[in-house]
Amino acid sequence: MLILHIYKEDTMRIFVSALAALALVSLGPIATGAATTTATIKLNAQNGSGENGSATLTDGNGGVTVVISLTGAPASAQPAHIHDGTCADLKGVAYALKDVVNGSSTTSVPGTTVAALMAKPYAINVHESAANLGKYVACGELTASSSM
Ligand SMILES: [Cu+2]
Repeated sequence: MLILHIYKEDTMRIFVSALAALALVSLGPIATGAATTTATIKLNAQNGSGENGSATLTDGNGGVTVVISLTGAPASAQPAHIHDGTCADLKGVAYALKDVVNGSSTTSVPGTTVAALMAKPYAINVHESAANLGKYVACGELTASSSM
């Protein structure tokens, strides 16, 4: 009778331990799967603008949110884009971003990922104004080497 009792207790202890182990295993993938991918790159002033800052890209909701933050920027609107190419060799506009106003711009870019944007030669470029698109005031490349 006593031997049987101990046996039952041990079996229960093993069963509870097994349940605890299963719970830990199932928590693992849920915790890592919820992690977002993000990248922050430096935006460097161009043509004496004094506008320096960063662009942060974050995966989510079927696209990428791009947040530009510049110091020394005017209150007036400054057009911004993700261009093909590099800052030294800027090509066409790949994705239009919201104008930078008071140094800030937040845009949801649908249908892409941070990994895809960082894999190709792309550059984020800010222009002085809609009337003076030809003057670039800040630029940063979407590459690992430009990451902050
Ligand atoms: Cu542009």
